Amino acid sequence: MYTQSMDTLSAEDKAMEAASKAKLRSADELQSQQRFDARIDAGDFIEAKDWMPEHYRKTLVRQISQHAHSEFVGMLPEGNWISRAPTLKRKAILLSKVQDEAGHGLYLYAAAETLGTSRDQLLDALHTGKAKYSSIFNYPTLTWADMGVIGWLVDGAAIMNQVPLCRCSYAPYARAMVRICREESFHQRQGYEALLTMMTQGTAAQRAMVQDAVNRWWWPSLMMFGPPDAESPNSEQSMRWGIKRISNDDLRQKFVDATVEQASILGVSLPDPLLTWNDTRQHYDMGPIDWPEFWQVVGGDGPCNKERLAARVDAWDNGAWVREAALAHAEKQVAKQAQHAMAA
Ligand code: FAQ
Repeated sequence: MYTQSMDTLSAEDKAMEAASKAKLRSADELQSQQRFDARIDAGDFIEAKDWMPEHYRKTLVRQISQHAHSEFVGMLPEGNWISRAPTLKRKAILLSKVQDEAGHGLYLYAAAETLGTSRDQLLDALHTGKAKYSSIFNYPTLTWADMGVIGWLVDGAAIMNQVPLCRCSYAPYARAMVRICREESFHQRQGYEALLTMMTQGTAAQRAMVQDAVNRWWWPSLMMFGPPDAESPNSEQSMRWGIKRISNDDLRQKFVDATVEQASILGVSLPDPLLTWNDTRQHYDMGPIDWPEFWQVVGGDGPCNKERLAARVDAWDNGAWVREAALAHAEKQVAKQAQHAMAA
């Protein structure tokens, strides 16, 4: 009876109690939010265990998982050429590069997992077509020169975009990016070196093959940086949070400015008749990008989207026995350790 009388709050009292708890919670949250904002403003890094707003967490999971998926899907266009590399040296380089991409994907999935989303959930989103990955990997690799051009332009664009991410406000992502960027710079150089060899020591047919590959990869490489700033819904908030440090358009411009000189040393032309130095801006002006094509590819309707996704789903299905065997082995180890502990 006593207990009952203590529990019996009127509906009005209960509502007042709930409201006061919610107030306390929101006051707590307000303080946490203010502390978080101050740390972001001071340029501090946020760790996985720190309080963070839900939108910040979601934005990071979105970006890091898209990035991880890009590394995984990004193995496919080059993987096609491992068995067709022209020399043992080129084959060994390409094999290591593709293995590096797998490693990058793993660091990034691990970074995304620190935010509370499991790897299975992330991969499920990729395999069911709900998650995005970089548009660039939905283009076909038609000749050996594409391997060099992917290194030079695609890895070159990736580095330009990813070096600022080493200073991303979320520390586990920033740490992963430091290691990834070191490897990406080797990737870029091996691509450029392969092209330089073809351009300076190759036949006329090889030089034409390089030019053709440049013509096909130039515009998709520029699209990698994402839509123009004015049409980029995530940029403003991501820049305020220090997730992105430089805008899509500014990174694209930096990439173009750096690449024109490299193209001229290589002896190839870039397929943009409007590409000209602007003395006033101290930057290259460029022609218009085909944004409808970009959105079509991002929307799942690019030249190789279906093939790429099917290859990833197949790889996942065919690897089921490995995951099952690893799990069975781990369970056996746990049982063995328990037996030893009992016996001791
Ligand atoms: N492809 O508001 P924003 C590599 C989406 S790794 C597909 O500007 P945000 C290594 C975007 O997700 C290459 N989708 O978005 C390698 C958003 O959709 P959502 C990958 C794109 O996030 C080399 C919507 O459009 N790198 O290459 C693309 O602020 C060689 C609106 O866009 C990274 O992931 C695109 N190109 O800025 C491997 C770097 N662009 O999610 C193998 C990290 C935009 O709202 C071989 N990511 N979208 O539905 C980033 O820096 C950013 O996420 C951006 C996009 C800059 C990609």
